[in-house]
Amino acid sequence: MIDLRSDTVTKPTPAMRRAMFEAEVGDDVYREDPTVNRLEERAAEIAGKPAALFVPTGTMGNTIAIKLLTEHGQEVVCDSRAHLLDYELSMVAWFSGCVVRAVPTERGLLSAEEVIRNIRPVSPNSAATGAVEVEQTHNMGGGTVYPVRTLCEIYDAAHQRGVRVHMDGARIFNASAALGIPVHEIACHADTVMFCLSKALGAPAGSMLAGPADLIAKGRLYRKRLGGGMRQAGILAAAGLVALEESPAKLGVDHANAQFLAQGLARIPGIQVDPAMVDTNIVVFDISATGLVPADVSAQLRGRGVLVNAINRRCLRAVTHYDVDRAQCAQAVEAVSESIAATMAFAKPS
Ligand code: TLP
Repeated sequence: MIDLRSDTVTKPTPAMRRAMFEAEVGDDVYREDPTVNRLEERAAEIAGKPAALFVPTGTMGNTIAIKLLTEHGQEVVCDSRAHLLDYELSMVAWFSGCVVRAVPTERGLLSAEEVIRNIRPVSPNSAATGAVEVEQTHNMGGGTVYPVRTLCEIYDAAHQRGVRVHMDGARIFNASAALGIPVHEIACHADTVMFCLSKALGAPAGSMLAGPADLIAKGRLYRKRLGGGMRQAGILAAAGLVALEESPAKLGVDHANAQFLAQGLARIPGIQVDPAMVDTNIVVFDISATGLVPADVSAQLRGRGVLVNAINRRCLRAVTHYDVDRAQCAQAVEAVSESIAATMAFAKPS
């Protein structure tokens, strides 16, 4: 199978497995796991923040961050296709007691003007804005990358209005590779930043939440509340440390493969995707002009050995990562072309 459903499907590398086998461990709830402690220090350093917390998932990292930045009954401003809104089971409401003020955008990226327009004035009728959330890269926007200047403007605009910013940087290393700047130069435009070890970086599990020491100390208690006190988690942290040191340098290959994939898909009649808009490792392509249903095409492709997810009624999403190479991307383009032709022939009334 050529698995382009997500970069979450990456398997740990031999170096990660070795590090896991050899990891020194202790009980992390007592803060006695030396490998987790090392990972948290290293992640804080990379993000340019005073402290960091190892969490089992990106969802838990985002959930804790929003809880830290908001009070019950406030609003969170974010783009209307944010992962936080569409894929995290309303944790913003469930855990933090907030509602999302969703801003529709072209490619998932907010502007400072939009943020300003959506931060609500305190009045007898409106709930105060507790936080602004930005997603870097933006998943459903097609792996799009915020220019640093925009992040800086959003951060300043929010802070001038007494509102803090959380960055869902699940794929911040992809943004860093695409922009050619270190992660801390992106993360400095947010109060808290979450990034995943388990996506393009390839670790088997885990994400980091970085920010000010007092917030991270409080976040540690929320992590425990949510059931994220993982005890001898050094086994996982060891893989995370390898992921942080070895994987970022490989991301350019994934981006080049995504570009290759986008160019191939763009040549298939009925598929709409602009390769110039593919910034990183995610290719969202629109098949609505074929008249076909993405879920049907996804099922067809499975039969041809290619896994690609349908993400809505018009589009499919292909994500490149280190477990797919250029030749497999070429095969995937071929399979999509054949699948669309076959599904159209099948769908045609006789
Ligand atoms: N994204 C997954 C799915 O949930 C859609 C994927 O396959 O892309 N923020 C962003 C931007 C994400 O893309 C994801 C996962 C998360 C947060 C949540 O991370 P996990 O899965 O570790 O909870």
